[in-house]
Amino acid sequence: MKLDRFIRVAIAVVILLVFIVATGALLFISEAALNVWDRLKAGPPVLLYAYVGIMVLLAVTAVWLIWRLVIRRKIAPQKGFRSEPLSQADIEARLHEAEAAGVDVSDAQAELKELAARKDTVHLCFFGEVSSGKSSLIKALVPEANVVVDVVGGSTDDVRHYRWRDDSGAEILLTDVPGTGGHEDRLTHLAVEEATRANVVLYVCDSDLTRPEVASIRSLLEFDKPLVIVLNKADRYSAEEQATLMQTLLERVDDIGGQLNRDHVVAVSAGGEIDVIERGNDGGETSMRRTRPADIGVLVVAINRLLTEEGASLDLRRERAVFRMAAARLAEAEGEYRLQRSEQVIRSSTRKAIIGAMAAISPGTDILIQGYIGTAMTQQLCKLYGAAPRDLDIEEFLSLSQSRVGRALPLSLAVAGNGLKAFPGIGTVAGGLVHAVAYGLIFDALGRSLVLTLSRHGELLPDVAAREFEEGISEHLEAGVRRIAKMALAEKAD
Ligand SMILES: Nc1nc2c(ncn2[C@@H]2O[C@H](COP(=O)(O)OP(=O)(O)OP(=O)(O)O)[C@@H](O)[C@H]2O)c(=O)[nH]1
Ligand SMILES: [Mg+2]
Repeated sequence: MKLDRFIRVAIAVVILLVFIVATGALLFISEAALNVWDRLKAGPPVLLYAYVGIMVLLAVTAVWLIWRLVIRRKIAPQKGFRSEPLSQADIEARLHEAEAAGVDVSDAQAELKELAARKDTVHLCFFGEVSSGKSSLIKALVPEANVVVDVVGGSTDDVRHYRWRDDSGAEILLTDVPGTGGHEDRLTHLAVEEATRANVVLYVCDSDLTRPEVASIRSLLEFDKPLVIVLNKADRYSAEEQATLMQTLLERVDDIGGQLNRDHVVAVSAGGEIDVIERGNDGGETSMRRTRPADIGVLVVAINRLLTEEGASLDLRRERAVFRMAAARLAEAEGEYRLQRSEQVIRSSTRKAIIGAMAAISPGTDILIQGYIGTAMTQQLCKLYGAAPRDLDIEEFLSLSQSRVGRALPLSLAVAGNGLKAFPGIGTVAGGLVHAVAYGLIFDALGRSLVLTLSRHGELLPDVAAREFEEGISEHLEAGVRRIAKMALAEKAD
């Protein structure tokens, strides 16, 4: 109790003292400032202007220094993940920028070219799981075309276009794509890309939707694709079963947030082929392949209605979907470019570290990663990943990592020594060389763990990156030892 009272009194005294000192300081500063001001006013105006100019310069410098050192520069969010749609100008500007930086933008550019080539034609893509009857539906719509249909799933292994005319007489292209969910991921990928390039997707299924089918429809809706859900093989169901299934399909789409009109879900029969056994007059049986009659009238009506309803918006919606796809392609290419470039940066920093270590007079000096090479490598890698850390963050990261180097040093020396022994003919491994390899290994591990953190978080988080360095170091040391020992031997030979 007594102690508590004592502390309260002590705090009160401290507050009083602070108050007295602050008041004194304020009075002193005000007096000095007013004094200076009066003198300046009395003096020649040039002096006043020069004085004010210097004060402003000092203030600006202080603010700039604080900004550089303390304020974290926020990275621009990755444009590909914005929710608002990309415009042609946006995507072209990004392509331009990436190309100038050395990224291979050919895939993304090819998508834009293809979009331009399709500008005046409406594309309807028949899309769905393998063997749902996509090719059969196209065959029913364009009987004269040579469409391949097979009982065996995966019969369509490429993208094909067929000409068809709608009610208004306009030429429409029907696209047949491989079925999704087959053995080859490549074919699913091909189909998804082609669906993105189409104006309308006719989603073909032959029963209630499976989980992968629901996922497919969800992603088509995310790409804002106008959809018609086609329940094919309706001949296998009674009228009541068909009605129940169509209701279920509507509800499934509703559940994933899609807004589909009732008339955008149709039940049809593409026909397909059946094997029939016929008994002849002589009592013998012969097997024959017959074409089942098609019943696709409601599909034709639904397509025509959708084309009339959507009209002008079809092109705009396709454009947006393709821009998104092109942006995704660009992001992939950028990722690859970053990996390649970061490899170069790490290599060149590691080489410099090795050269530095070999030139050191006493090979026993501690491994210092906080020097010029460490800072330059961190800066370059951050720049590559679009991160703009404060200088303080870089320093903090390097100093946190440096404190972990002490523990990792015996291990990296051992790994370096072992690694060098694997090279025949170098005789007794000199201490200096081992030390240089260990030094290189640590730089290599530092660079790799930094790349990992940057690609995950998009910015330099000093403690996270340093932890990553500590946790991954032994793995990185083992993985890099041959490469870095070779590098050191090459430097030694030069
Ligand atoms: N009962 C019935 N079978 C059908 C119907 N339409 C197609 N089929 C059969 O379903 C099988 C697959 O037909 P395809 O048209 O090749 O199916 P697909 O979706 O193009 O298949 P993939 O290209 O392999 O993805 C064939 O055996 C067809 O005869 C239909 O309306 N009713
Ligand atoms: Mg097919």
